[in-house]
Amino acid sequence: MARKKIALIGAGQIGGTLAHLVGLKELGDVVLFDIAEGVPQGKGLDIAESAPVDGFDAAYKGTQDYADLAGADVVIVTAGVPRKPGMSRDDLLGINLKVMRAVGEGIKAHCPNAFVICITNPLDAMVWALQKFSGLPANKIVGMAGVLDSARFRHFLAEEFGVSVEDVTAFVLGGHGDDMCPLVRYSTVAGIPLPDLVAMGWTTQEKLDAMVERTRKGGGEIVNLLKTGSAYYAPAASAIAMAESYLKDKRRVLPCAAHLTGQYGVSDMFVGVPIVIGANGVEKIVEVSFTQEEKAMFEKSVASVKSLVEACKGIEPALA
Ligand code: A3D
Repeated sequence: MARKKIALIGAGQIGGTLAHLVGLKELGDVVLFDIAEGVPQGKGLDIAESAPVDGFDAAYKGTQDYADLAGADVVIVTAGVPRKPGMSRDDLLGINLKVMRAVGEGIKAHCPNAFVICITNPLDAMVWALQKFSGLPANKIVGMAGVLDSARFRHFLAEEFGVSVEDVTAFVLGGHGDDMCPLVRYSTVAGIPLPDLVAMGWTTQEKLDAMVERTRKGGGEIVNLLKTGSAYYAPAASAIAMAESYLKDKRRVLPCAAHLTGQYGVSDMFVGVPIVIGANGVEKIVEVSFTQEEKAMFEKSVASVKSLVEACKGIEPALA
């Protein structure tokens, strides 16, 4: 069986990490595309030279030509600019929207059958715009955010409880902004919901509230530490989990920004919800029930996404 082809648009911090992970996990051959001449070529060659040591077979090609994306099975988009300290994700909108137009047109012309995962911020608005620019069917394009936000919450919870991260599940829905929705009722340690663990005395409500808040601000915490950019290891690992579910038809249930057409009362927007990712892309959108409080939290987050989508329409009349 021929190897799969994974195209990475953007060969910066996340793109480079993705390229390395694709090799280490033997998911397929890699094409790295970036406007910065030499960067995708250099990173591709460097990783290819690590392959004999780690023992994986994958071809790497760096390019400035969209035609090299032809036939890609999966495309992961990180092209654009990341945050610097003091910036919100929303500050990136104007610059990254222009990038999404170029990327969308490239995908439309050269790999319209790919499964596309967008990571560029502000995530929910950029994946929405990328779908419009690329014309991809809604089941073939998703945004990566919920897997990362849930992983951050899982890490904090595992540290607090002194248990393996493997036994902690977490559920973070809504838009990828400071009002994202970590849902404690649907987050568990070995199946035991977090509110039960508070009742059992494993932790306190105050500590749980602090972990929820730290999750919401998790991206900013890394930006403030790094000072020159934003997180890349965990974002790359999260997108790879999504790509792997598609390529191997694993049908994993993952929180992702998916195109909603009435689910959760939302129409024609991408918002983080649990979905099943299999060989057909988005195979199912899972609708969970909310308490009044959870519903209000989710609606607030959706309202933030909506204002960013409206801002995109204002900048790019073609999107209106
Ligand atoms: P960075 O290391 O700057 O890489 C971005 C790359 O995009 C650079 O190499 C640029 O040369 C390249 N680029 C810029 N414009 C174009 C273009 N038109 N076509 C092709 N390539 C282009 O950033 P990064 O890898 O750290 O982050 C990439 C994006 O991911 C940023 O927008 C971040 O804000 C975002 N991000 C999202 C999350 C989520 O959870 C959603 C997490 C972390 C970062």
